[in-house]
Amino acid sequence: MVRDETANAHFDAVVVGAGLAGLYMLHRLRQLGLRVRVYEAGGGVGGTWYWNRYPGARCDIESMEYSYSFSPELEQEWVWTEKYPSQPELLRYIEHVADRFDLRRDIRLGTRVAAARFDEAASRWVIRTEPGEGAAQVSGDDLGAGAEETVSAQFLIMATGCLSAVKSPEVEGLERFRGGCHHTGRWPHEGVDFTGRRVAVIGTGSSGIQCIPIIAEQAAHLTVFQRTPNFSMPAHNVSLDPETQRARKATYPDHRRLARESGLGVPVDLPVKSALDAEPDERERRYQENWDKGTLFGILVAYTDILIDTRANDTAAEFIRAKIREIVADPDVAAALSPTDHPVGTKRPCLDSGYYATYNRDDVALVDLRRSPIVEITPKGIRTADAEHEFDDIVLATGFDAMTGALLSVDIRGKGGTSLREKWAEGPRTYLGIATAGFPNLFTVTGPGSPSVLSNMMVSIEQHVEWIADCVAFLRERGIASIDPSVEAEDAWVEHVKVVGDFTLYPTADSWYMGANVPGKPRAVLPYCGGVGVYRQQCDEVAAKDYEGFTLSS
Ligand code: N01
Repeated sequence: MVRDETANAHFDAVVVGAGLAGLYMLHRLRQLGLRVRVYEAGGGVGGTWYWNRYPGARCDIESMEYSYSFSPELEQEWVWTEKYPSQPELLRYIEHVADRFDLRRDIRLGTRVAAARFDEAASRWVIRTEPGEGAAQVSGDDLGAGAEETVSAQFLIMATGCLSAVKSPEVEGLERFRGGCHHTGRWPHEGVDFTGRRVAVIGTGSSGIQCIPIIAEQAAHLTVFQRTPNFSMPAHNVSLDPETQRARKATYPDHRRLARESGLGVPVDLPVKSALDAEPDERERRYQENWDKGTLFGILVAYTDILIDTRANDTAAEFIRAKIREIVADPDVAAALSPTDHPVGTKRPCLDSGYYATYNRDDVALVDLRRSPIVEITPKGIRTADAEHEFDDIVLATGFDAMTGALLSVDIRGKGGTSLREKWAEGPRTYLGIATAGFPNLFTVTGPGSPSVLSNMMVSIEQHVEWIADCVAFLRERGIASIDPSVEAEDAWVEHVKVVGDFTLYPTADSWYMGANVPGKPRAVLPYCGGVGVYRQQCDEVAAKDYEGFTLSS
Protein backbone atom coordinates (compact mmCIF):
# COMPACT_ATOMS: atom_id res chain seq x y z
CA MET A 1 0.00 0.00 0.00
CA VAL A 2 1.09 3.54 -0.70
CA ARG A 3 1.20 5.25 2.64
CA ASP A 4 -0.53 8.58 2.93
CA GLU A 5 2.60 10.61 2.59
CA THR A 6 3.19 14.05 1.25
CA ALA A 7 5.57 14.35 -1.63
CA ASN A 8 8.70 16.26 -0.74
CA ALA A 9 9.91 16.80 -4.30
CA HIS A 10 8.00 17.39 -7.49
CA PHE A 11 8.93 16.40 -11.01
CA ASP A 12 7.32 16.57 -14.40
CA ALA A 13 8.15 12.93 -14.94
CA VAL A 14 9.53 10.00 -13.00
CA VAL A 15 11.14 7.23 -15.03
CA VAL A 16 11.63 3.84 -13.41
CA GLY A 17 14.75 2.04 -14.61
CA ALA A 18 18.06 3.26 -16.04
CA GLY A 19 18.58 0.61 -18.69
CA LEU A 20 18.57 1.29 -22.41
CA ALA A 21 14.92 2.42 -22.26
CA GLY A 22 15.12 4.61 -19.18
CA LEU A 23 18.26 6.43 -20.30
CA TYR A 24 16.82 7.34 -23.68
CA MET A 25 13.51 8.34 -22.06
CA LEU A 26 15.35 10.71 -19.76
CA HIS A 27 17.26 12.19 -22.68
CA ARG A 28 14.09 12.81 -24.73
CA LEU A 29 12.10 14.28 -21.85
CA ARG A 30 14.96 16.59 -20.97
CA GLN A 31 15.04 17.81 -24.56
CA LEU A 32 11.40 18.82 -24.04
CA GLY A 33 12.47 20.85 -21.01
CA LEU A 34 10.93 18.54 -18.42
CA ARG A 35 12.24 18.13 -14.91
CA VAL A 36 12.85 14.38 -14.65
CA ARG A 37 13.99 11.95 -11.97
CA VAL A 38 15.05 8.41 -12.84
CA TYR A 39 15.08 5.73 -10.15
CA GLU A 40 17.21 2.65 -10.65
CA ALA A 41 17.31 -0.31 -8.24
CA GLY A 42 20.75 -1.37 -9.47
CA GLY A 43 23.99 0.19 -8.34
CA GLY A 44 24.74 1.44 -11.85
CA VAL A 45 23.10 2.18 -15.16
CA GLY A 46 22.61 -0.56 -17.76
CA GLY A 47 19.55 -2.59 -16.72
CA THR A 48 19.83 -6.06 -18.26
CA TRP A 49 23.49 -5.46 -18.99
CA TYR A 50 24.17 -4.33 -15.44
CA TRP A 51 22.67 -7.45 -13.86
CA ASN A 52 23.44 -10.29 -16.29
CA ARG A 53 27.18 -10.67 -15.76
CA TYR A 54 27.31 -14.45 -15.96
CA PRO A 55 30.17 -16.05 -17.93
CA GLY A 56 29.44 -15.82 -21.65
CA ALA A 57 26.68 -13.20 -21.36
CA ARG A 58 26.34 -11.70 -24.78
CA CYS A 59 23.62 -10.14 -26.90
CA ASP A 60 22.34 -12.33 -29.72
CA ILE A 61 21.35 -9.40 -31.90
CA GLU A 62 24.31 -7.93 -33.77
CA SER A 63 26.00 -4.98 -32.08
CA MET A 64 25.48 -2.71 -35.07
CA GLU A 65 21.74 -3.42 -34.88
CA TYR A 66 21.44 -3.50 -31.09
CA SER A 67 22.53 0.08 -30.54
CA TYR A 68 20.85 3.48 -30.38
CA SER A 69 20.05 5.16 -33.66
CA PHE A 70 18.88 8.50 -32.25
CA SER A 71 22.29 10.14 -32.39
CA PRO A 72 24.11 9.98 -35.75
CA GLU A 73 27.31 11.16 -34.02
CA LEU A 74 27.09 8.37 -31.44
CA GLU A 75 26.44 5.66 -33.98
CA GLN A 76 29.28 6.91 -36.19
CA GLU A 77 31.83 7.35 -33.41
CA TRP A 78 31.27 4.27 -31.28
CA VAL A 79 33.46 1.36 -32.36
CA TRP A 80 32.13 -2.15 -31.75
CA THR A 81 34.66 -4.93 -31.40
CA GLU A 82 32.52 -7.99 -32.08
CA LYS A 83 29.59 -9.05 -34.23
CA TYR A 84 27.69 -10.04 -31.07
CA PRO A 85 28.58 -7.71 -28.20
CA SER A 86 29.58 -9.16 -24.85
CA GLN A 87 27.98 -7.93 -21.63
CA PRO A 88 31.09 -5.90 -20.61
CA GLU A 89 31.19 -4.17 -24.00
CA LEU A 90 27.47 -3.36 -23.85
CA LEU A 91 27.81 -2.00 -20.34
CA ARG A 92 30.73 0.20 -21.47
CA TYR A 93 28.56 1.48 -24.32
CA ILE A 94 25.65 2.27 -22.00
CA GLU A 95 27.93 4.02 -19.50
CA HIS A 96 29.39 6.02 -22.36
CA VAL A 97 25.86 7.08 -23.39
CA ALA A 98 25.05 8.10 -19.80
CA ASP A 99 28.17 10.28 -19.69
CA ARG A 100 28.01 11.59 -23.23
CA PHE A 101 24.47 12.93 -22.75
CA ASP A 102 25.14 13.98 -19.16
CA LEU A 103 22.34 11.75 -17.87
CA ARG A 104 23.69 10.70 -14.49
CA ARG A 105 22.78 13.86 -12.61
CA ASP A 106 19.07 12.98 -12.83
CA ILE A 107 19.44 9.30 -11.93
CA ARG A 108 19.12 8.03 -8.39
CA LEU A 109 20.88 4.67 -8.24
CA GLY A 110 20.36 1.90 -5.71
CA THR A 111 16.78 3.07 -5.27
CA ARG A 112 13.73 0.99 -6.03
CA VAL A 113 10.29 2.41 -6.70
CA ALA A 114 8.12 0.47 -4.26
CA ALA A 115 4.73 2.05 -4.83
CA ALA A 116 2.93 4.64 -6.91
CA ARG A 117 -0.54 6.08 -6.42
CA PHE A 118 -2.45 8.32 -8.82
CA ASP A 119 -3.75 11.40 -7.03
CA GLU A 120 -6.90 12.15 -9.03
CA ALA A 121 -7.45 15.62 -7.62
CA ALA A 122 -3.98 16.75 -8.67
CA SER A 123 -3.67 14.47 -11.74
CA ARG A 124 -0.26 13.48 -10.49
CA TRP A 125 1.50 10.32 -9.40
CA VAL A 126 2.76 10.04 -5.84
CA ILE A 127 5.76 7.74 -5.84
CA ARG A 128 7.46 6.07 -2.90
CA THR A 129 10.96 4.62 -3.03
CA GLU A 130 13.07 2.30 -0.89
CA PRO A 131 16.64 1.01 -1.05
CA GLY A 132 17.22 -1.11 -4.15
CA GLU A 133 19.21 -4.31 -4.50
CA GLY A 134 22.17 -2.40 -5.92
CA ALA A 135 22.33 0.22 -3.16
CA ALA A 136 25.47 -1.32 -1.65
CA GLN A 137 27.34 -0.98 -4.96
CA VAL A 138 26.72 2.72 -5.40
CA SER A 139 29.81 4.80 -4.77
CA GLY A 140 29.93 6.66 -1.46
CA ASP A 141 29.74 10.09 -3.06
CA ASP A 142 26.22 9.43 -4.39
CA LEU A 143 24.43 10.58 -1.28
CA GLY A 144 20.91 10.04 -2.60
CA ALA A 145 21.36 6.33 -3.29
CA GLY A 146 18.89 4.05 -1.59
CA ALA A 147 16.80 6.94 -0.32
CA GLU A 148 13.36 6.28 1.10
CA GLU A 149 11.43 9.22 -0.20
CA THR A 150 8.10 10.26 -1.62
CA VAL A 151 7.95 12.43 -4.70
CA SER A 152 5.27 13.45 -7.16
CA ALA A 153 5.24 13.63 -10.93
CA GLN A 154 2.72 14.32 -13.65
CA PHE A 155 3.96 11.36 -15.68
CA LEU A 156 5.16 7.97 -14.50
CA ILE A 157 7.08 6.01 -17.08
CA MET A 158 7.95 2.39 -16.43
CA ALA A 159 11.17 1.50 -18.22
CA THR A 160 11.57 -1.59 -16.08
CA GLY A 161 12.49 -4.06 -18.82
CA CYS A 162 10.81 -7.22 -20.04
CA LEU A 163 13.28 -9.66 -18.50
CA SER A 164 14.38 -8.16 -15.22
CA ALA A 165 12.33 -9.82 -12.45
CA VAL A 166 14.32 -13.00 -11.84
CA LYS A 167 12.58 -16.32 -11.32
CA SER A 168 14.07 -18.92 -9.02
CA PRO A 169 13.32 -22.61 -9.50
CA GLU A 170 10.29 -23.55 -7.49
CA VAL A 171 12.08 -26.30 -5.58
CA GLU A 172 12.29 -27.08 -1.92
CA GLY A 173 15.42 -26.45 0.08
CA LEU A 174 17.34 -23.87 -1.94
CA GLU A 175 18.12 -21.89 1.19
CA ARG A 176 19.68 -24.98 2.80
CA PHE A 177 22.39 -25.40 0.16
CA ARG A 178 25.80 -24.80 1.74
CA GLY A 179 27.76 -24.08 -1.45
CA GLY A 180 27.67 -21.04 -3.73
CA CYS A 181 24.37 -20.35 -5.47
CA HIS A 182 23.98 -17.67 -8.14
CA HIS A 183 21.19 -16.67 -10.50
CA THR A 184 22.46 -15.68 -13.95
CA GLY A 185 20.35 -12.53 -13.78
CA ARG A 186 21.93 -11.40 -10.48
CA TRP A 187 25.52 -12.43 -11.03
CA PRO A 188 28.11 -11.25 -8.46
CA HIS A 189 30.10 -8.25 -9.65
CA GLU A 190 33.38 -9.79 -8.56
CA GLY A 191 32.73 -12.87 -10.73
CA VAL A 192 32.77 -16.50 -9.64
CA ASP A 193 35.82 -18.71 -9.92
CA PHE A 194 34.71 -22.27 -10.70
CA THR A 195 38.24 -23.66 -10.96
CA GLY A 196 38.40 -27.15 -9.46
CA ARG A 197 34.75 -27.09 -8.42
CA ARG A 198 31.76 -29.35 -9.05
CA VAL A 199 29.10 -27.16 -10.59
CA ALA A 200 25.41 -27.62 -11.40
CA VAL A 201 23.52 -25.46 -13.91
CA ILE A 202 19.73 -25.59 -13.73
CA GLY A 203 18.07 -24.32 -16.92
CA THR A 204 18.79 -24.45 -20.62
CA GLY A 205 17.34 -21.21 -22.00
CA SER A 206 19.53 -18.51 -23.56
CA SER A 207 21.37 -17.80 -20.29
CA GLY A 208 22.12 -21.48 -19.56
CA ILE A 209 23.14 -22.16 -23.14
CA GLN A 210 25.57 -19.24 -23.07
CA CYS A 211 27.21 -19.97 -19.73
CA ILE A 212 27.38 -23.79 -19.91
CA PRO A 213 30.29 -24.04 -22.41
CA ILE A 214 32.35 -21.51 -20.46
CA ILE A 215 31.69 -22.95 -17.01
CA ALA A 216 32.52 -26.40 -18.42
CA GLU A 217 35.98 -25.14 -19.38
CA GLN A 218 36.66 -23.91 -15.88
CA ALA A 219 34.96 -26.35 -13.52
CA ALA A 220 36.28 -29.72 -12.42
CA HIS A 221 32.89 -31.16 -13.35
CA LEU A 222 29.65 -29.69 -14.66
CA THR A 223 26.18 -31.23 -14.47
CA VAL A 224 23.39 -29.62 -16.47
CA PHE A 225 19.82 -30.08 -15.22
CA GLN A 226 17.52 -29.76 -18.21
CA ARG A 227 13.74 -29.70 -17.99
CA THR A 228 12.98 -28.71 -21.59
CA PRO A 229 15.53 -28.84 -24.38
CA ASN A 230 15.72 -25.69 -26.47
CA PHE A 231 16.62 -25.06 -30.10
CA SER A 232 20.00 -23.42 -30.44
CA MET A 233 22.03 -22.37 -33.46
CA PRO A 234 25.68 -21.37 -33.69
CA ALA A 235 26.38 -17.64 -33.32
CA HIS A 236 29.63 -17.74 -35.33
CA ASN A 237 30.67 -14.68 -33.40
CA VAL A 238 33.66 -12.85 -34.91
CA SER A 239 35.67 -9.71 -34.36
CA LEU A 240 34.29 -6.79 -36.31
CA ASP A 241 36.88 -5.54 -38.73
CA PRO A 242 37.11 -1.80 -39.50
CA GLU A 243 36.01 -2.28 -43.13
CA THR A 244 32.73 -4.02 -42.12
CA GLN A 245 31.99 -1.23 -39.67
CA ARG A 246 32.80 1.49 -42.18
CA ALA A 247 30.50 -0.10 -44.74
CA ARG A 248 27.59 -0.33 -42.31
CA LYS A 249 28.14 3.17 -40.98
CA ALA A 250 28.07 4.54 -44.52
CA THR A 251 24.55 3.18 -44.99
CA TYR A 252 23.29 3.53 -41.43
CA PRO A 253 20.33 5.87 -42.13
CA ASP A 254 18.87 3.49 -44.72
CA HIS A 255 19.69 0.46 -42.64
CA ARG A 256 17.97 1.86 -39.56
CA ARG A 257 14.92 2.80 -41.61
CA LEU A 258 14.66 -0.74 -42.93
CA ALA A 259 14.98 -2.05 -39.35
CA ARG A 260 12.12 0.18 -38.21
CA GLU A 261 9.91 -0.93 -41.07
CA SER A 262 10.72 -4.63 -40.70
CA GLY A 263 8.84 -7.28 -38.76
CA LEU A 264 11.56 -8.10 -36.25
CA GLY A 265 13.47 -4.84 -36.00
CA VAL A 266 16.30 -6.26 -38.08
CA PRO A 267 16.33 -5.91 -41.87
CA VAL A 268 15.94 -9.34 -43.44
CA ASP A 269 14.97 -10.47 -46.91
CA LEU A 270 11.34 -11.39 -46.66
CA PRO A 271 10.42 -14.90 -47.73
CA VAL A 272 7.94 -15.40 -50.53
CA LYS A 273 7.46 -19.15 -50.43
CA SER A 274 6.00 -21.74 -48.10
CA ALA A 275 8.46 -24.26 -46.67
CA LEU A 276 6.05 -26.92 -47.89
CA ASP A 277 6.39 -25.77 -51.50
CA ALA A 278 10.17 -26.09 -51.43
CA GLU A 279 11.95 -29.29 -52.44
CA PRO A 280 13.79 -31.00 -49.55
CA ASP A 281 17.19 -30.20 -51.12
CA GLU A 282 16.31 -26.55 -51.51
CA ARG A 283 15.08 -26.33 -47.91
CA GLU A 284 18.22 -28.01 -46.65
CA ARG A 285 20.38 -25.52 -48.56
CA ARG A 286 18.43 -22.56 -47.23
CA TYR A 287 18.50 -23.73 -43.61
CA GLN A 288 22.19 -24.53 -43.94
CA GLU A 289 22.92 -21.01 -45.24
CA ASN A 290 21.25 -19.54 -42.18
CA TRP A 291 22.99 -21.98 -39.86
CA ASP A 292 26.32 -20.94 -41.38
CA LYS A 293 25.53 -17.23 -41.09
CA GLY A 294 24.77 -17.45 -37.39
CA THR A 295 21.65 -15.33 -37.17
CA LEU A 296 18.91 -15.62 -34.61
CA PHE A 297 15.96 -15.04 -36.89
CA GLY A 298 17.29 -16.47 -40.16
CA ILE A 299 15.68 -19.90 -40.00
CA LEU A 300 12.43 -18.49 -38.62
CA VAL A 301 11.94 -16.26 -41.66
CA ALA A 302 13.44 -18.64 -44.22
CA TYR A 303 9.90 -19.38 -45.42
CA THR A 304 6.58 -17.63 -45.02
CA ASP A 305 5.00 -20.21 -42.74
CA ILE A 306 7.62 -21.38 -40.23
CA LEU A 307 5.88 -19.61 -37.37
CA ILE A 308 2.32 -20.30 -38.46
CA ASP A 309 2.19 -23.86 -39.76
CA THR A 310 3.32 -26.87 -37.74
CA ARG A 311 4.27 -28.94 -40.77
CA ALA A 312 6.39 -26.12 -42.20
CA ASN A 313 7.93 -25.53 -38.79
CA ASP A 314 8.83 -29.18 -38.43
CA THR A 315 11.07 -29.02 -41.50
CA ALA A 316 13.18 -26.37 -39.73
CA ALA A 317 12.97 -28.14 -36.36
CA GLU A 318 14.13 -31.40 -37.90
CA PHE A 319 17.04 -29.63 -39.58
CA ILE A 320 18.25 -28.48 -36.14
CA ARG A 321 17.60 -31.85 -34.51
CA ALA A 322 19.73 -33.49 -37.23
CA LYS A 323 22.52 -31.02 -36.40
CA ILE A 324 22.31 -31.98 -32.73
CA ARG A 325 22.62 -35.68 -33.65
CA GLU A 326 25.59 -34.82 -35.85
CA ILE A 327 27.42 -32.82 -33.14
CA VAL A 328 26.67 -34.82 -29.99
CA ALA A 329 28.53 -38.11 -29.88
CA ASP A 330 26.28 -40.02 -27.46
CA PRO A 331 22.93 -40.76 -29.19
CA ASP A 332 21.04 -40.83 -25.87
CA VAL A 333 22.39 -37.41 -24.91
CA ALA A 334 21.61 -36.09 -28.40
CA ALA A 335 18.05 -37.37 -28.08
CA ALA A 336 17.65 -35.74 -24.67
CA LEU A 337 18.94 -32.43 -26.08
CA SER A 338 16.55 -32.52 -29.05
CA PRO A 339 13.36 -30.51 -28.57
CA THR A 340 10.23 -32.32 -29.64
CA ASP A 341 7.60 -30.65 -27.46
CA HIS A 342 7.42 -27.24 -29.12
CA PRO A 343 7.82 -25.78 -32.61
CA VAL A 344 11.12 -24.01 -33.22
CA GLY A 345 10.81 -20.29 -32.46
CA THR A 346 7.83 -20.59 -30.12
CA LYS A 347 10.22 -20.62 -27.19
CA ARG A 348 12.85 -18.01 -27.77
CA PRO A 349 15.55 -19.62 -29.89
CA CYS A 350 19.14 -19.37 -28.75
CA LEU A 351 22.46 -18.60 -30.37
CA ASP A 352 25.43 -20.39 -28.88
CA SER A 353 29.16 -20.84 -29.06
CA GLY A 354 29.95 -24.53 -28.77
CA TYR A 355 26.88 -25.47 -26.70
CA TYR A 356 26.05 -28.91 -28.08
CA ALA A 357 29.72 -29.94 -28.43
CA THR A 358 30.17 -29.26 -24.71
CA TYR A 359 28.24 -32.48 -24.02
CA ASN A 360 31.04 -34.46 -25.69
CA ARG A 361 33.36 -33.61 -22.79
CA ASP A 362 34.05 -36.31 -20.19
CA ASP A 363 33.61 -33.77 -17.40
CA VAL A 364 30.08 -32.71 -18.43
CA ALA A 365 26.89 -34.63 -17.66
CA LEU A 366 23.27 -34.01 -18.59
CA VAL A 367 20.41 -34.83 -16.23
CA ASP A 368 17.08 -35.07 -18.04
CA LEU A 369 14.54 -33.76 -15.54
CA ARG A 370 11.66 -35.10 -17.59
CA ARG A 371 12.85 -38.57 -16.63
CA SER A 372 13.98 -37.76 -13.13
CA PRO A 373 12.65 -34.45 -11.75
CA ILE A 374 14.32 -32.43 -9.01
CA VAL A 375 12.84 -33.40 -5.65
CA GLU A 376 14.75 -30.97 -3.46
CA ILE A 377 17.94 -29.04 -2.95
CA THR A 378 19.91 -30.49 -0.07
CA PRO A 379 22.72 -28.88 1.94
CA LYS A 380 25.17 -30.74 -0.32
CA GLY A 381 23.51 -30.57 -3.70
CA ILE A 382 20.48 -31.62 -5.72
CA ARG A 383 18.29 -34.67 -5.16
CA THR A 384 16.35 -35.89 -8.17
CA ALA A 385 13.80 -38.72 -8.21
CA ASP A 386 16.53 -41.31 -8.73
CA ALA A 387 19.85 -39.88 -7.50
CA GLU A 388 21.60 -37.49 -5.16
CA HIS A 389 24.20 -35.17 -6.74
CA GLU A 390 26.79 -33.26 -4.71
CA PHE A 391 28.01 -29.84 -5.79
CA ASP A 392 30.18 -26.94 -4.70
CA ASP A 393 28.14 -24.42 -6.70
CA ILE A 394 24.67 -24.21 -8.21
CA VAL A 395 23.95 -21.81 -11.07
CA LEU A 396 20.30 -20.92 -11.54
CA ALA A 397 19.70 -20.14 -15.20
CA THR A 398 15.98 -20.32 -14.52
CA GLY A 399 14.86 -17.15 -16.23
CA PHE A 400 12.46 -14.35 -15.45
CA ASP A 401 8.88 -13.46 -14.67
CA ALA A 402 8.80 -11.92 -18.12
CA MET A 403 7.05 -8.77 -19.29
CA THR A 404 4.75 -8.28 -16.32
CA GLY A 405 6.97 -9.29 -13.36
CA ALA A 406 8.86 -6.03 -13.00
CA LEU A 407 5.77 -3.88 -13.56
CA LEU A 408 3.75 -5.74 -10.96
CA SER A 409 6.58 -5.75 -8.45
CA VAL A 410 5.64 -2.10 -7.88
CA ASP A 411 2.38 -1.50 -6.03
CA ILE A 412 0.77 0.72 -8.66
CA ARG A 413 -2.66 2.16 -7.88
CA GLY A 414 -4.70 4.09 -10.40
CA LYS A 415 -8.07 5.80 -10.32
CA GLY A 416 -10.24 4.87 -7.36
CA GLY A 417 -7.24 3.18 -5.72
CA THR A 418 -7.46 0.20 -8.13
CA SER A 419 -4.28 -1.80 -8.07
CA LEU A 420 -2.59 -2.84 -11.30
CA ARG A 421 -2.03 -6.30 -9.80
CA GLU A 422 -5.79 -6.71 -9.38
CA LYS A 423 -6.56 -5.29 -12.79
CA TRP A 424 -4.12 -7.68 -14.45
CA ALA A 425 -5.01 -10.71 -12.32
CA GLU A 426 -6.35 -12.52 -15.40
CA GLY A 427 -3.55 -11.27 -17.63
CA PRO A 428 -2.20 -7.88 -18.70
CA ARG A 429 -4.63 -5.44 -20.33
CA THR A 430 -3.10 -2.56 -22.24
CA TYR A 431 -3.80 -0.22 -25.10
CA LEU A 432 -0.93 -0.59 -27.59
CA GLY A 433 1.24 -2.06 -24.86
CA ILE A 434 1.92 1.54 -23.78
CA ALA A 435 -0.90 2.44 -21.39
CA THR A 436 -3.63 0.81 -19.34
CA ALA A 437 -7.12 2.16 -18.67
CA GLY A 438 -7.72 3.65 -15.24
CA PHE A 439 -4.03 4.53 -14.78
CA PRO A 440 -3.76 8.00 -16.34
CA ASN A 441 -0.35 9.38 -17.31
CA LEU A 442 1.27 5.98 -16.78
CA PHE A 443 3.33 4.73 -19.71
CA THR A 444 5.06 1.37 -20.13
CA VAL A 445 8.08 1.17 -22.43
CA THR A 446 7.89 -2.15 -24.33
CA GLY A 447 4.95 -3.23 -22.19
CA PRO A 448 2.86 -6.38 -22.69
CA GLY A 449 0.81 -6.12 -25.87
CA SER A 450 3.67 -4.49 -27.82
CA PRO A 451 6.21 -6.32 -30.04
CA SER A 452 9.06 -5.87 -27.52
CA VAL A 453 10.67 -9.29 -26.98
CA LEU A 454 9.69 -10.50 -30.45
CA SER A 455 11.93 -7.86 -31.93
CA ASN A 456 15.31 -6.24 -31.72
CA MET A 457 14.63 -4.52 -28.38
CA MET A 458 16.55 -1.39 -29.35
CA VAL A 459 14.17 -0.67 -32.21
CA SER A 460 11.13 -1.22 -30.01
CA ILE A 461 12.57 0.83 -27.16
CA GLU A 462 13.36 3.79 -29.41
CA GLN A 463 9.91 3.66 -30.98
CA HIS A 464 8.12 3.65 -27.61
CA VAL A 465 10.32 6.33 -26.08
CA GLU A 466 9.80 8.62 -29.07
CA TRP A 467 6.05 7.99 -29.13
CA ILE A 468 5.74 8.69 -25.40
CA ALA A 469 7.88 11.85 -25.67
CA ASP A 470 5.76 13.13 -28.57
CA CYS A 471 2.63 12.39 -26.58
CA VAL A 472 3.94 14.25 -23.54
CA ALA A 473 4.85 17.23 -25.76
CA PHE A 474 1.36 17.20 -27.28
CA LEU A 475 -0.29 17.20 -23.84
CA ARG A 476 1.90 19.98 -22.48
CA GLU A 477 1.48 22.20 -25.51
CA ARG A 478 -2.29 22.01 -25.04
CA GLY A 479 -2.33 22.19 -21.27
CA ILE A 480 -3.88 18.73 -20.98
CA ALA A 481 -3.48 17.36 -17.48
CA SER A 482 -4.06 13.67 -18.09
CA ILE A 483 -4.33 10.98 -20.73
CA ASP A 484 -6.01 7.64 -20.12
CA PRO A 485 -6.97 4.95 -22.62
CA SER A 486 -10.68 4.20 -22.88
CA VAL A 487 -11.79 0.76 -21.76
CA GLU A 488 -13.22 0.18 -25.26
CA ALA A 489 -9.92 0.97 -26.99
CA GLU A 490 -8.09 -1.25 -24.55
CA ASP A 491 -10.53 -4.15 -24.97
CA ALA A 492 -10.20 -3.90 -28.74
CA TRP A 493 -6.37 -3.91 -28.52
CA VAL A 494 -6.29 -6.87 -26.11
CA GLU A 495 -8.55 -8.78 -28.50
CA HIS A 496 -6.40 -7.80 -31.49
CA VAL A 497 -3.23 -9.00 -29.71
CA LYS A 498 -4.97 -12.30 -28.98
CA VAL A 499 -6.28 -12.79 -32.52
CA VAL A 500 -2.88 -12.07 -34.08
CA GLY A 501 -1.17 -14.29 -31.49
CA ASP A 502 -3.61 -17.13 -32.11
CA PHE A 503 -2.81 -16.98 -35.81
CA THR A 504 0.76 -18.04 -34.96
CA LEU A 505 2.22 -21.13 -33.31
CA TYR A 506 3.29 -19.21 -30.18
CA PRO A 507 0.28 -20.34 -28.08
CA THR A 508 1.25 -23.99 -28.63
CA ALA A 509 4.35 -23.74 -26.39
CA ASP A 510 4.73 -23.50 -22.62
CA SER A 511 7.04 -20.53 -22.93
CA TRP A 512 7.67 -17.34 -21.03
CA TYR A 513 6.12 -15.55 -24.03
CA MET A 514 2.90 -17.19 -22.78
CA GLY A 515 3.58 -16.62 -19.08
CA ALA A 516 3.80 -20.41 -18.76
CA ASN A 517 7.15 -20.50 -16.93
CA VAL A 518 5.75 -18.95 -13.75
CA PRO A 519 3.39 -21.17 -11.74
CA GLY A 520 -0.05 -19.59 -11.47
CA LYS A 521 0.62 -16.83 -14.01
CA PRO A 522 -2.34 -16.38 -16.38
CA ARG A 523 -1.70 -17.80 -19.83
CA ALA A 524 -1.75 -15.25 -22.66
CA VAL A 525 0.41 -14.29 -25.63
CA LEU A 526 2.25 -11.46 -23.89
CA PRO A 527 4.00 -9.73 -26.81
CA TYR A 528 2.21 -8.43 -29.91
CA CYS A 529 2.99 -10.73 -32.85
CA GLY A 530 2.09 -8.27 -35.65
CA GLY A 531 5.66 -7.07 -36.26
CA VAL A 532 7.35 -3.79 -35.41
CA GLY A 533 6.76 -2.05 -38.75
CA VAL A 534 3.02 -2.63 -38.76
CA TYR A 535 2.81 -1.82 -35.06
CA ARG A 536 4.66 1.46 -35.52
CA GLN A 537 2.10 2.50 -38.14
CA GLN A 538 -0.73 1.66 -35.75
CA CYS A 539 0.84 3.77 -32.98
CA ASP A 540 1.51 6.64 -35.40
CA GLU A 541 -2.10 6.60 -36.63
CA VAL A 542 -3.38 6.84 -33.05
CA ALA A 543 -1.12 9.86 -32.46
CA ALA A 544 -2.06 11.47 -35.79
CA LYS A 545 -5.71 11.30 -34.77
CA ASP A 546 -4.96 13.28 -31.61
CA TYR A 547 -4.51 10.13 -29.55
CA GLU A 548 -7.56 8.26 -30.70
CA GLY A 549 -8.73 5.76 -28.09
CA PHE A 550 -7.44 7.89 -25.23
CA THR A 551 -9.45 10.24 -23.04
CA LEU A 552 -7.69 13.57 -22.57
CA SER A 553 -8.65 15.72 -19.58
CA SER A 554 -7.72 19.29 -18.84
O1 N01 B 1 15.51 -17.95 -19.15
P1 N01 B 1 14.52 -18.98 -19.88
P2 N01 B 1 16.89 -17.36 -19.68
N1 N01 B 1 13.40 -26.68 -12.64
O2 N01 B 1 13.19 -18.78 -19.25
C1 N01 B 1 14.43 -23.84 -16.71
C2 N01 B 1 16.81 -13.25 -22.94
N2 N01 B 1 18.22 -13.51 -22.93
O3 N01 B 1 17.44 -16.50 -18.62
O4 N01 B 1 11.76 -24.51 -20.35
C3 N01 B 1 14.12 -26.94 -13.73
O5 N01 B 1 14.63 -18.90 -21.34
C4 N01 B 1 13.51 -23.69 -17.87
O6 N01 B 1 12.90 -24.91 -18.18
P3 N01 B 1 11.45 -24.93 -18.93
C5 N01 B 1 16.15 -14.08 -24.02
O7 N01 B 1 15.04 -13.38 -24.50
C6 N01 B 1 18.91 -13.12 -24.02
O8 N01 B 1 17.76 -18.40 -20.23
O9 N01 B 1 10.62 -23.92 -18.20
N3 N01 B 1 14.32 -26.09 -14.73
C7 N01 B 1 14.46 -23.17 -18.92
O10 N01 B 1 15.22 -24.19 -19.47
C8 N01 B 1 15.76 -15.28 -23.24
O11 N01 B 1 14.75 -16.07 -23.84
C9 N01 B 1 20.23 -13.41 -24.10
O12 N01 B 1 10.99 -26.30 -18.78
C10 N01 B 1 13.74 -24.91 -14.61
C11 N01 B 1 15.39 -22.27 -18.09
O13 N01 B 1 15.28 -22.69 -16.76
C12 N01 B 1 15.33 -14.68 -21.96
O14 N01 B 1 16.27 -13.65 -21.72
C13 N01 B 1 20.86 -14.08 -23.07
C14 N01 B 1 12.98 -24.54 -13.50
C15 N01 B 1 14.98 -20.82 -18.16
O15 N01 B 1 15.11 -20.38 -19.45
C16 N01 B 1 15.32 -15.62 -20.79
O16 N01 B 1 16.46 -16.46 -20.88
C17 N01 B 1 20.14 -14.46 -21.97
C18 N01 B 1 12.81 -25.49 -12.49
N4 N01 B 1 12.07 -25.25 -11.42
C19 N01 B 1 18.82 -14.17 -21.92
N5 N01 B 1 12.54 -23.27 -13.69
C20 N01 B 1 20.95 -13.03 -25.29
O17 N01 B 1 20.86 -11.95 -25.84
C21 N01 B 1 13.03 -22.87 -14.87
N6 N01 B 1 13.75 -23.85 -15.43
C22 N01 B 1 21.78 -14.05 -25.83
